[in-house]
Amino acid sequence: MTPRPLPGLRRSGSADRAAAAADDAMVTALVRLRGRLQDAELPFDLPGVEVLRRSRAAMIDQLEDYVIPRLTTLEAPLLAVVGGSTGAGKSTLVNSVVGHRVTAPGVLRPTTRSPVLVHHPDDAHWFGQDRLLPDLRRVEHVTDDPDSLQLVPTDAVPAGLAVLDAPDVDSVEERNRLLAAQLLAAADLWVFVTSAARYADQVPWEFLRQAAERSTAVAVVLDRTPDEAITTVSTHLARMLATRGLKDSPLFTVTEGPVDADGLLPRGHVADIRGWLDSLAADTDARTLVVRQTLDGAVRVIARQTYPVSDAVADQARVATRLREEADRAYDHAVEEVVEACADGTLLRGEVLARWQEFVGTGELLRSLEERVSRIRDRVVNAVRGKPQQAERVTTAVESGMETLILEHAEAAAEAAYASWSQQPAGAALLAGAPADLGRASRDLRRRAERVVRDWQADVLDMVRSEGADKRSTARYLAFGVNGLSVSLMVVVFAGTAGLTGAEVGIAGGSAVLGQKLLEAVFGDQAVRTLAERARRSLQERVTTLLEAERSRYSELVDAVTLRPGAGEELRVAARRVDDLRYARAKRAGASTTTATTATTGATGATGATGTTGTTGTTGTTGATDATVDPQKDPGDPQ
Ligand SMILES: Nc1nc2c(ncn2[C@@H]2O[C@H](COP(=O)(O)OP(=O)(O)OP(=O)(O)O)[C@@H](O)[C@H]2O)c(=O)[nH]1
Ligand SMILES: [Mg+2]
Repeated sequence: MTPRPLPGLRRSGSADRAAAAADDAMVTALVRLRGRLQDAELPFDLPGVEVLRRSRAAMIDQLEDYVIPRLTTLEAPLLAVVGGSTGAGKSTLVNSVVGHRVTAPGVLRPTTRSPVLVHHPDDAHWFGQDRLLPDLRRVEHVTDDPDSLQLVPTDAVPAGLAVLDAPDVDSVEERNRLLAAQLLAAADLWVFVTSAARYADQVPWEFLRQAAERSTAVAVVLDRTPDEAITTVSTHLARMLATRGLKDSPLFTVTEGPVDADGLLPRGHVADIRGWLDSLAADTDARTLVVRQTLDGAVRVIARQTYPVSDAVADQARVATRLREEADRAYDHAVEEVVEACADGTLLRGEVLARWQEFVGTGELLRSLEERVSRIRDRVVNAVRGKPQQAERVTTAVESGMETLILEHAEAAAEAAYASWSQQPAGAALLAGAPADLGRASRDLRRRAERVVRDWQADVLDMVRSEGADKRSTARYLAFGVNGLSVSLMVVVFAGTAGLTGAEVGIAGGSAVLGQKLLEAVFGDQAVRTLAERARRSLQERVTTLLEAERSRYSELVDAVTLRPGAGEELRVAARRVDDLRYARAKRAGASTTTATTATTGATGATGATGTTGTTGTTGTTGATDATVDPQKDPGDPQ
């Protein structure tokens, strides 16, 4: 069905074209803002984050459910959502206003669990799946499914206006409360129903406070009020509305009356509201202004609420960086310690030293070290007669010594990183969700460390083998064997003596000096230095890689929370763009205030004309009057 053209919305002339272009630009900016909000996750439990998470989710919902689809179809019927206190008579009111039963009232609380949208048959195409509230499945039958939206076409409501019966905002059931809030956030106009018994309750007022803050168009219905209490209660309620920024909202009262077999109130009881809604439906310009008022208010608040979220995103990114740095510090330190211990003689103690001394022998040989260097070398070489099994034992001792060293430092790093993460809520939460106890080194670290040391030893063996390729037949090479020369090279690496000479070697290396002399005798000084350097680097790389894997248990936890760098700033920029467009539009609207005011007269007049029999007389202008956007209205807005 083709939409009926609405006279007041026909665009012509350059001003209208400019307005249409501005709307398009706003839609683009809002789509971008929604994307940035979706990116702006707040994974860490920092103080106050819960409120911001809720605010972010609500903003995304409102952009998707209402603001973006509404702005792209401004000519769609006005959607009045009937929401409010539990059992206040919302469904009864909807049925009575429509004139027949379209939604089920009931004595049990809560009764309405699934929204019912009543519209004129000609307006059906506006309420398709891809428009307002796209998450709610459209159905045409009565249901209790909160994920469904029942559509009821009837010509008992005027074209251009749809009425939605919502669940209770203060329901005992959370699902109802959430759905009610979602539906109100998708309304052009709130028909907020409360009763004599409930009008002072806190929850409905929290909703009304938000409506006032957003300049949402609201009509308040004081329902189910005994005749004798009407004056007192409605006067009090009107005062409350006025002091809470809703003095311009029309207030209707509906006297508690008998309901008929269908659950409908006598026609006269709802005549005022029906009359007001009819006049609104008939006045395209007034309707447009109501839509604009609510829409602009929603956009204003969304933009404003985005800034604290973007600050929070930046805070979260800082927390992520700090956590990463703390884990890095612990593991950098571990790598440093292991690398240092592998080159400062630390490893040349205990078992390794004993097995090495067994291999090279001690005593006289060491004492002779003080003699002239050239003679030392020959003596050493001649003295050492290590057996292959002895070299094997040194290898084994090195293996276990290094494993212990690596494990010790991996444990210390895990403990340190764990301790510093535990001290902050964000870190503690990540640790709690970790698949393993990160306060300890990985369970299979010993096995992996063993492999690393063995691989390194094989590497050293290869180095010696290829360095000695042309010396295999020399007496010295044969005397010590490739294994003997390899363990010597390991010991030289551990002693950190390669590169030192003479007395320095003696001081630094003790018995390790024998290894160096021995290697020099076979390969020559320079080659030994190069070999030792290569072996040292190979060890360092392997240890670093091994501990890197340990560190990644921490860094992966931070990475998993996907905080894109710059997400906070991008969000801010997106909100600012929306604000810029808002101000530009407000300026234009300011220039045409006169026209806008004239346009509201129809609806305002209609409201006034209802006279709301039995009401307080506080019924003022419709919210539509507010549609003239005042750029100064929100001094808190960033400029
Ligand atoms: N006598 C009388 N009964 C009413 C009136 N308004 C509502 N009721 C009854 O009060 C009960 C609750 O009314 P509903 O219309 O279901 O209230 P609701 O606000 O839609 O309730 P929820 O959807 O559960 O939040 C029903 O049994 C209605 O028949 C009234 O003005 N007079
Ligand atoms: Mg109901």
